[in-house]
Amino acid sequence: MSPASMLQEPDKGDAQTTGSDDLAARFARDGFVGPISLGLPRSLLDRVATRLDAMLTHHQVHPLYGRFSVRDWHLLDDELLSILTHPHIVDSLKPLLGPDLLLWRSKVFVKRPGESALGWHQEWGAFNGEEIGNDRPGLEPSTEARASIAPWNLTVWVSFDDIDASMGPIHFAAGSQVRRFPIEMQPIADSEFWHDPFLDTASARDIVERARANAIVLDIRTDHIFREADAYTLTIDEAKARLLAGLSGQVGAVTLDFEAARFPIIEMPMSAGSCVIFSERTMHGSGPNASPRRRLAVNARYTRADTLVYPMRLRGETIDGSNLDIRAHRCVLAAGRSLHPDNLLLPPRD
Ligand SMILES: O=C(O)CCC(=O)C(=O)O
Ligand SMILES: [Fe+2]
Repeated sequence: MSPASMLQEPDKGDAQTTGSDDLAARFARDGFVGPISLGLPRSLLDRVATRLDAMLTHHQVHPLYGRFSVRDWHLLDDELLSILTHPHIVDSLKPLLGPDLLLWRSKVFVKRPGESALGWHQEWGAFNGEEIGNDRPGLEPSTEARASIAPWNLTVWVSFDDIDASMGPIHFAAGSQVRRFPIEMQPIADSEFWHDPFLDTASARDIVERARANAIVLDIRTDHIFREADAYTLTIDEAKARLLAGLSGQVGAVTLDFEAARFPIIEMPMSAGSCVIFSERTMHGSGPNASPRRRLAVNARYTRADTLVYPMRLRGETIDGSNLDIRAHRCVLAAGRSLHPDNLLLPPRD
């Protein structure tokens, strides 16, 4: 942490007790607001967390995407959907993003004990997958949204565990949302997003199975690396070397010119069932998990309902910037009206 680091006192109030003018003013200044307590029963959080943990542990094939993926489990898990569209979240988003809202993406972020930091980064563009060298926009904002200085996409990050300062809480550089910092593509093992792929692989078999399931390096396809039938005869060191060699052409983003010490750095420990709302243009990341406990969170990306989600679909292209086949993807109308005729929506739940 930089000398400018400080710990933010969790909000004493929640979205209901915080005036929306105050929320909007803090958001405009800092680029984030939180933590906001959602007041959810622990039993609900634990049920969802248990299902997500099992999905992660068993590298479950995502029924919508045909392979392992940490994305969009809210489309299959109604309890997760109910959390990510909780009235406190939606009511807090409206003054920032407008009355018509689509939840279009979610992503599970687990930090197991010993897992490393996530480097400082911004998601500045249209979710093209530029951080792994792709350029396939996930969003096409309306002309009106583009002309406005207001954001057209925001992220809500919800904790499912009590996250203390030792567990790699999410952190923000307050006020950094006004400037886009350049990125440079480097070998993926040097990028902001790199995590030790061998942290919880105990054998060559683990490595081969996870690589074949595309469950060893987030968003990166590795199913081609161990095609040979004799892959299971490799030693663990041979399997590690083979995986790293197979990734040698893969690039990842490194943030340039960003000096954390020039900003107030806000670390955000929070209790399970709290969230932070932030503009992905605000520089953010998280420290390592130095505790023996799991740190589980899910983020939800919300956009204005006049945004076209996955514009590439209209050209018959279905692989998104994270290398996922999004033919079965749907948006969730979380508030107001659907304003773009080409968006595909999840039918309303009872
Ligand atoms: O969970 C984290 O550590 C970071 C999450 C993040 O980068 C995001 O939600 O965009
Ligand atoms: Fe991020």
